[in-house]
Amino acid sequence: MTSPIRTERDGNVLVIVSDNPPVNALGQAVRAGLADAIAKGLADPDIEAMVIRCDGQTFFAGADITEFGKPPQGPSLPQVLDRIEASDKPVVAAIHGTALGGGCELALACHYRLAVPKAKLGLPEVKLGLIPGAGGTQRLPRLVGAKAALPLVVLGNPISARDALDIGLLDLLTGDSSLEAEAIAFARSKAGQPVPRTSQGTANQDGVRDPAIFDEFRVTQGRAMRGLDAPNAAIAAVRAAAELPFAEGVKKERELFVGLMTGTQSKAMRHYFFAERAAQKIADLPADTPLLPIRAVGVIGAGTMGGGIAMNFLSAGIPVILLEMQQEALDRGTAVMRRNYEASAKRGRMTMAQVDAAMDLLTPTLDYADLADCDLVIEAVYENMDVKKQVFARLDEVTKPGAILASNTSYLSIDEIATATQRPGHVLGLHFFSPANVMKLLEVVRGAQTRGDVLATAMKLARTIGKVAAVSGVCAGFIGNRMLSKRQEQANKLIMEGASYWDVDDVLLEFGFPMGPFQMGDLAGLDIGWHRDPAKVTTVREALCAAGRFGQKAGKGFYDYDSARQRTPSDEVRAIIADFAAKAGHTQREVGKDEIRERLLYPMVNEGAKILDEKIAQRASDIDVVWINGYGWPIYTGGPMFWASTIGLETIVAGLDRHGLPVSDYLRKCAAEGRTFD
Ligand code: T1G
Repeated sequence: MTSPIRTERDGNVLVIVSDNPPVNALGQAVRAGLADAIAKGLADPDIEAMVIRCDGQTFFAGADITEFGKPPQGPSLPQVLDRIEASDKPVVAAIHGTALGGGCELALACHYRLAVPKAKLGLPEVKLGLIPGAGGTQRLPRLVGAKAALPLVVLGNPISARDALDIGLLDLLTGDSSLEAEAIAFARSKAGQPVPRTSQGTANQDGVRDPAIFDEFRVTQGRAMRGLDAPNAAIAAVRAAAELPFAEGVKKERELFVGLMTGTQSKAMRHYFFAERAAQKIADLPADTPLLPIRAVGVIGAGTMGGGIAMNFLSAGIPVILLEMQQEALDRGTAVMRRNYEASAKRGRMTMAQVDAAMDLLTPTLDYADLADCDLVIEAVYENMDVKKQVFARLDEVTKPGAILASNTSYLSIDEIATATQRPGHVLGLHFFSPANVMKLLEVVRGAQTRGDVLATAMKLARTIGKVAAVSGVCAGFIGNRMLSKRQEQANKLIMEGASYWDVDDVLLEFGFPMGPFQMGDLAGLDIGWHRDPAKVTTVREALCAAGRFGQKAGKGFYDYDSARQRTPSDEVRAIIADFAAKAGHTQREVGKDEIRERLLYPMVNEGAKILDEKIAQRASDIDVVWINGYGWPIYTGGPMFWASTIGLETIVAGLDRHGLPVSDYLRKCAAEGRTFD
């Protein structure tokens, strides 16, 4: 096996190069090669300075995550980085792509750091349920200060090379195509001078002068950190960098890192890292399946969904033709889109120039003929099969041969919709989640006749527009909504049996969901789809609507809301529910939170098992990807299927049996065999 590390001489400068595709992960061979190369540079009297750079798409993008959980193999990354920093000959990091995690820590151990303007640097370990484990939490604050280090270490979001230069993480931005040459010249210019070692920096003293910054950061970031262990450990590590000598701080970092690495949250989040990437792969399609060009997209319907869907493509620089039936609806829809963009600009997420550029790519129209050149048309019209079939029949007539026709339906059969066309091979579902321009999840629904190239094109397009996609087969509700219906069914039954509706919401909140079903109903509006006849009351929701309890927008729904939209359980609602239950013959009883949690979540796992068994989902981890990105399942439990495997499928089966709930043959079989879903 040739080493992924090679060295090249440029006069008195040794250039150390890593070639370890796809992302130059710092696996054992890379670490060993780096150690050997540094030793070679130190031992060679003709070498007075060194540069470390990478071939391929990026500078080191971190430790090799596939090594985690396996017996460690030396040299360790901290050992290699300490050798780099201990060098008396200057070592320069030449950065392109994304210097992330251990890659950023390696750059910190170098004496100088140069990058191309498009590079990004970051410490995303918290997104894996970890913290940097190779000195990054101790070196970064000493270079840029504890205050500037906190967001990088605790939130894990990368920053641009420009911002990195501004905070002192970089020494120089090079030209786009002169990184290596400039790094060599820079290294040569530092030869013979004392080397600046980051571990000896003093910028971290800002954390001593103003110790309040740590708790202040925890308070301001409370929402982003809810339920997660790693961010709190990250704050503790940065605080240690301010308050302890480097060697002790590194020990503290190592202690925190090992605690997280062996915890359940990191295992779950590492599972999710690979699950998200696995979901992009279609098991029965060759990886080199040809893709169809998508140069122009048509969207039918300028309502909330249609407008949100259109924005995804406009933001990715893809022209959109937006079709409505009435001019007033078209004008309203495009105005909402512009307002949404302007709100993002106000929050600093985009510039007004970008807003105008996106809106300039939009062509509103009332005429189907304008869709003739679209490569893809997505309909987001009323959820009714007859309406959708009419739309697809019309699209089949007006669009060019080979255009892909997609439905945004959230549960209707793609196969039946496809029968309205002469091109079933080019029909599939693209199920966006509301708000479509914000929610990451895209369920790509594969019809029985959907062609491989059409499916592969849709999966690639999902990444282009910044979505996380998972393939679903055709069934009512696909993957997400089919499992959601089981949870909703139990939630409605539980309150009829006497469970407090706020306990149902609180159980899901405490589990880590952003909110529970009754809060969700109040947020969305209980009157959506209401027949508006207060005399006709057959459900709890109709009873609440009849009482004017439409939800947050009315100041009251399941809950009463104050001016800050804080919710309080309502005696009126409790009475309405009790009355309903009495009429339905239910005897009310106390229902504990454990029973509520088991009855809300276990039936979802059972439905997920059926979805797997019926091959609606390609793999269990795809179901996790759907629920984490589409419904807020807490990522630190890995998603419903990983969570079920963690607590044990036999526990799920026993719980379902205990509550008299259905257990699928597949789930029972997996549990009996002591298996997990993986
Ligand atoms: N280790 C192993 N494999 C990795 C990897 C990594 N760090 N990063 C990516 N891959 C694989 C990935 O699974 C996929 O494989 C392929 O590379 C392309 O990835 C000690 C402990 C760099 C921005 O968290 O953010 O350092 O599916 O599809 O869209 O303190 O990959 O092709 O078989 O994502 O161009 C910290 C994780 C690690 C960065 C590129 N670093 N990676 O995105 O490609 S922990 C990270 C990314 C650490 C230290 C700690 C992205 C990317 P396959 P991709 P991309």
